[in-house]
Amino acid sequence: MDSLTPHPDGRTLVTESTPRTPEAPYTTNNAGIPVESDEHSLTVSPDGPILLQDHYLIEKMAQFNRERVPERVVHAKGAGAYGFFEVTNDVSQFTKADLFQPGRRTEMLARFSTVAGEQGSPDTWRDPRGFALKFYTEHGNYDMVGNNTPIFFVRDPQKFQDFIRSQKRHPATGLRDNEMQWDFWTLSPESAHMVTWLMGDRGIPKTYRFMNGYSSHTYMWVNGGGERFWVKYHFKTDQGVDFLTQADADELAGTDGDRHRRDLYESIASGNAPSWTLYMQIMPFEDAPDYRFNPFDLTKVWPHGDYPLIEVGRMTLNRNPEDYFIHIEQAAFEPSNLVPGIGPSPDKMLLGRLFSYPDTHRYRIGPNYAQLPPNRPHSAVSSYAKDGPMRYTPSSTAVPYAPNSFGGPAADVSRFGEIAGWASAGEMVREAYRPHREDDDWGQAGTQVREVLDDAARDRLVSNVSGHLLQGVSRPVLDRAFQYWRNIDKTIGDRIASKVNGG
Ligand code: HDE
Repeated sequence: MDSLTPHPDGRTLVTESTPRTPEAPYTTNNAGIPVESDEHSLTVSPDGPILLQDHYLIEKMAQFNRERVPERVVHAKGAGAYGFFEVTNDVSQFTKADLFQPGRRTEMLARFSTVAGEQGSPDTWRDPRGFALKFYTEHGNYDMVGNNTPIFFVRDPQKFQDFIRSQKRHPATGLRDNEMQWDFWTLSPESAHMVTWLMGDRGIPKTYRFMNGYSSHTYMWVNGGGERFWVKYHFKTDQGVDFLTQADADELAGTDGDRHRRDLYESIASGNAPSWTLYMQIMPFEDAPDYRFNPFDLTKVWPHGDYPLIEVGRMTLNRNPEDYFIHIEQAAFEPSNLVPGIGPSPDKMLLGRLFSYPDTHRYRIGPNYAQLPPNRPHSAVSSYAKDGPMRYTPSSTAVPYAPNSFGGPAADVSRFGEIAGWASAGEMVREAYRPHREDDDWGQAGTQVREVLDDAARDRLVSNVSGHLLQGVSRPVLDRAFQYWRNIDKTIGDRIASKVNGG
């Protein structure tokens, strides 16, 4: 249709400028009612006042004002894709979990993210990266919600909220504040191992495809005979680990803030599906009490010489979401989604997370979030949940209570077996973990600096830390930071102090 219809008095009268093609759908409102115009409000004469009865105009404006759901309080900026996990090695002696059985292929969703930045922040800020996985197994959704680091900054959930606030914006200035970060870190020595990771090359992955993912926590696996094992997950990128230097990252933050989201989307769209190979560290249940490190302390790794990596399978991401908001912004990952054969561990951080994630989903996307497309299980749901806002799948039972005599669902412990738990006893206290014989806050960080990094990586670490300290960190925090790094490694600490003091 011609978009410019001449007016009788010679003026050009723009009518509908959307070019109509025969097969295009016609515009409707949200109730499916065809609308008269995509462009013009309903008025009295072309120059007259808008009429309140212009329901379509009001619907468009009201819908627009309600398009935002609260962003994630952490991990707000991210990217995600669908794919599948396929088992490549028989680990059924360690777990009866359906998705890890020989020959299994399980559909999945992954979301990668930064931590401290808001939704519009650059992908290339120095930050840990979220590595959140949802497996649509035969026995419900299994969520492994990890990071690209095998450890974390703190070991008690009591300090998590405070830690995050030190990484975000100063309440007075509204600006991110390096002094807050180093103030918290230097007063929390348990952070040393993770800060060493963060300020090194792993702190800015080249893109999401070039980073590993880790459970970080220790979890429990239970096999078909009820035997329990402690385990840690290592998803090693098949693309190879690669990173951005601080300078490259800073430049990209200005020129292409969505670089990591773009890279994931475009690589999948072009058929270049990224993949990761899953390896596990598996500790016999009875090893835990006497292990040299506390195996449940999230600031510690298990040296691979103690518990070598065992291959399990491969995850491949090969399908982009057709709608980012529906499938990625509304994706709800929760460490409490633990399927039969997998359980938690005494890791206090993990136990805190089991509450926090469902809580944040109920707040962010409503109590029926599990019915949204990315969160809906692929297996049957026969729970007694009912009603609540936005509920749209019927309850799976004739009567909404158990026990009942009308064929409603009944729990069947014989099918899924015992609780994946452990014995515990003692007085109620508020205390740190009892230390294992090699537990301390500096040792594993120092091992990383001296034995894992090479000279070039150590040089970059010194440069990254010095550069960060030179942006607004003053005494006494600065002197504590020098001592923090000397506790990790004297030479590195001296180099950082010398560089910052202008030596
Ligand atoms: Fe999170 N974390 N977290 N976290 N976390 C959230 O849940 C929390 C921790 C991680 O792509 C929140 O859905 C607590 C460790 C990822 O949607 C929130 C503690 C690890 C994501 C939350 C931790 C993670 C989150 C905010 C300390 C790696 C993004 C939005 C006890 C092992 C998931 C949300 C996605 C998101 C709580 C620490 C990973 C607030 C209480 C350790 C990958 O519930």
